[in-house]
This record gives sequence, structure tokens and C-alpha cells, in this order.
Amino acid sequence: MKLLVTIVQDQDVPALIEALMENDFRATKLASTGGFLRAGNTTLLIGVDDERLDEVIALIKQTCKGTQRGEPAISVGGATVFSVDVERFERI
Ligand code: 2BA
Repeated sequence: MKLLVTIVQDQDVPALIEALMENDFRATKLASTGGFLRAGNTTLLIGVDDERLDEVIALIKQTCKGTQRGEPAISVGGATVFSVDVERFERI
């Protein structure tokens, strides 16, 4: 299992969450702030079985488009994704 720490722009969140839920993925949404721009963004924690990793990455690519932010405008990526091995997972 992997935990994807996925940082996305707020405007992309509704479409991404909808796509995740439609495809039976589970996610936790956290409000976050970028260290460089100090503007709000969203971090999703997505726990996924290894065999579905490519599928969830494809959904992120489809729904997170990136944007220009700040003054002067800086291009902010569609998503920043850290994939972390999960040593143990339990739902109690
Ligand atoms: P921010 O830190 O607010 O960064 C927003 C955008 O500003 C970045 O977009 C990048 O285009 C630019 N930027 C960031 N640091 C810079 C620097 N030192 N010099 C010049 N330009 C810089 P993205 O790279 O797409 O990142 C979007 C958001 O993803 C970031 O917001 C941050 O919240 C997160 N992020 C990106 N890389 C990260 C990392 N290595 N560790 C933790 N969070 C990261």
C-alpha cells in the first residue's frame, strides 16, 4: 500500500474528489498553505493499494490542471505528489 501526499490547487479539488469517490478511492482533505507563495492550497491524503497506484495518478493528471498565481505570476503545477510506502494499515 502507498500513501499519496497530494498537494493540489483549491480549484481542482472538487473534480478530483468526485473522480476519486466515483472510482472507489478513499481520501482525506486537509487545508494547507504553500511555503513559497503563502497562499492556500489543499493536501489530500490518499491511501491506495499498489496495484491501483497508476489508476489514481491518472485521475490526478486528468483533473489537476495547474494555474498562474501570485504577483508577478508564477506557474503552479497541477499537483505535487509524494508516494510513501505504508508499513502497516489498520481500520479499527
Ligand atoms: P508554494 O510553496 O506556495 O509554491 C508555489 C509555486 O511557486 C511552485 O509551484 C513553484 O512554481 C514556485 N516555487 C516554489 N518554491 C520556489 C522557489 N524556491 N523558487 C522559485 N519558485 C518557487 P509547484 O512546484 O507546483 O508547487 C505547488 C505547491 O506544492 C507548493 O506551493 C507547496 O505547497 C507544494 N510543494 C511543492 N514542492 C514541494 C516540496 N518539495 N515539499 C513540500 N511541498 C511542496
